[in-house]
Amino acid sequence: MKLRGVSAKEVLREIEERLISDMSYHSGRILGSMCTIPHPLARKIFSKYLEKNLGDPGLFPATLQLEKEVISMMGELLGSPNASGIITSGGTEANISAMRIARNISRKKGKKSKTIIVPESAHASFDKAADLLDVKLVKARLDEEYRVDVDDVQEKVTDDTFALVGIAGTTALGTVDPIDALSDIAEDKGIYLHVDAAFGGFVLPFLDKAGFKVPSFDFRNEGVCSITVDPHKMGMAPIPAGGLLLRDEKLFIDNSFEIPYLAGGKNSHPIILGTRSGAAVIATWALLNHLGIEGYIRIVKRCMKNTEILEKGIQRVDGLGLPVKPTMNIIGISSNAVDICKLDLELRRRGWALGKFPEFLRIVVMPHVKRRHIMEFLSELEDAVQTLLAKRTVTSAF
Ligand code: 0PR
Repeated sequence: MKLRGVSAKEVLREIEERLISDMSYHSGRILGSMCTIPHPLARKIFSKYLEKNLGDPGLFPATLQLEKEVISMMGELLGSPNASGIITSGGTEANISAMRIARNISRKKGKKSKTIIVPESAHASFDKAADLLDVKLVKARLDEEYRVDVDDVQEKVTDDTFALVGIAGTTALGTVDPIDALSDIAEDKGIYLHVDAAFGGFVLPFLDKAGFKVPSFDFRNEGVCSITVDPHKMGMAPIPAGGLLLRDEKLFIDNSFEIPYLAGGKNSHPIILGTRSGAAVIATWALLNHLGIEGYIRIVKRCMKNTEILEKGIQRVDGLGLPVKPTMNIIGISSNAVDICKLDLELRRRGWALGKFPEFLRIVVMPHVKRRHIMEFLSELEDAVQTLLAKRTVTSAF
């Protein structure tokens, strides 16, 4: 660190220069991210209220009230306007916090259960939760549609199981697990059911309202105890804005840590973070009110239209296919002709950043991915496959 600071102008100049190699969403080349450019209104509001700290909510009761309204609006979208909840740092914190609550409930009942059953497609945050909580994660098989195999879940449930997890919009392919069937199992066995709709929570309700066929995944399934839903993904909010909704407020109250000495007065923290961003909450409130249901429907429909164009384009490239038909704006690319790892490298060499899974590549058709980017990508994709096929022919000729 320098003894004497440099001028703000100089720092700004250096930062611009230093950040030049970062990728930008504006380029349209970030195809594998669940984040996007925050809505302009959210940016403005976020920077205006940076100092608001909901770790000490007594100092910011009005911001806390906006958070309550955000939770209520998201609860309404997810089938329970009376749900309680909190804005977290992201889906990871929401999932870990839900698993902690589930474990505590089971402990309170005097049980020593130590197992969570998740689908094989579960996000890494559940591995983190199991590690932090010192519990076991059992992974249930997927069916051919990449949804969790309910029979396998049923078989894996034992006395040691304290939580089940279903996913509404998987990280890899955006598929939706049969939450209704998981809910039946959870109710039948008295086990906590958490739904990870970190991505799908801001897509599925709007697809449903727009007339798409959407499986039931939210609180309308009686066994669902909590849902993760992240404004900083398809909600267009600035990072950090994840969300955890709980059907029963008591679960929150019983699992909070009391902080008695706060400047704003005694309060309780139900999640990992202490100091947390009030600006992200205010920005989310602004977006929900500004965009309204119609605004989000428009955004989601546009993403779905672009997904469809991409889907058709991929299918037209010889040697490429889709692992499964997209449920939402996430699409996989598989191949029987070229090595998927090599295809990923070739696309990266050309400046495209996709997600890479063992059997396929992943594109998340976020709002920053425009039609012109898709057309450009499709033509490069075809070219990349040709390049790899040509290399293979040359290699085998020797
Ligand atoms: N649940 C699901 C279903 C997710 O897909 C993710 C993140 C999480 C929970 C955790 O959310 P946070 O990252 O907010 O804690 N899914 C993305 C992924 O792993 C995160 C991401 C975002 C990755 C942007 C890359 C990227 O550029 O793919």
